[in-house]
Amino acid sequence: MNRSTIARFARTGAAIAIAALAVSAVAAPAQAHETPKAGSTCAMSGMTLIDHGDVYVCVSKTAGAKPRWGKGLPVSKSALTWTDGWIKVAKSGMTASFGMLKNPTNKPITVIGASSSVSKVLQLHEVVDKDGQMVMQQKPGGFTIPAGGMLELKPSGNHVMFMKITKPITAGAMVPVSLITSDGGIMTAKVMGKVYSGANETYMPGM
Ligand SMILES: [Cu+2]
Repeated sequence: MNRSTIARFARTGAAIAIAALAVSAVAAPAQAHETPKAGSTCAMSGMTLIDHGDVYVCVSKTAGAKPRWGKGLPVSKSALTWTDGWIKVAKSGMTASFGMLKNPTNKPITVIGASSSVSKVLQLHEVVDKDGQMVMQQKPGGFTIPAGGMLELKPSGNHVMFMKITKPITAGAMVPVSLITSDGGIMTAKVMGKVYSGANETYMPGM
């Protein structure tokens, strides 16, 4: 191998390594153009990205607070599972996904963010009673699944909110969603498009 062949080989090798990492890490969170600084403001709570093997989640710590980037968490594979996952069919705008999260470990797991290739921003929502009206809002601190326990995501309860889908979700479509945990764990599941007439709670942004 002459020098230029080696250089070309090295470049190709590096490209393959990066591609492999991107696939194994997660398809969903966007690749960063620059590393976000922990504590710096971000556009919208629920944004996520992966940069240099670290995952970042943009979140509002308190109701109405400016969303800020959390610190970079080294990406690992989460032991969490998501079974019977489904997503409400939608042509555009917002929609939500549901199912059963199970934690097979002996420590609690907290989900702090989510991402998907079909929506730039996903949020972790709860539904609360506000003066007699059921409204949804971001769940402070995210979803905690107890050690060896489960958490059901269901209409009128906790759910993963797709804030603005980039393409229609049709019945039977398998939509990839990744959940990000407080220790950098990532779990990717596919949720199935399903026609559903409920889960029409009003959204209260900034709550
Ligand atoms: Cu919601």
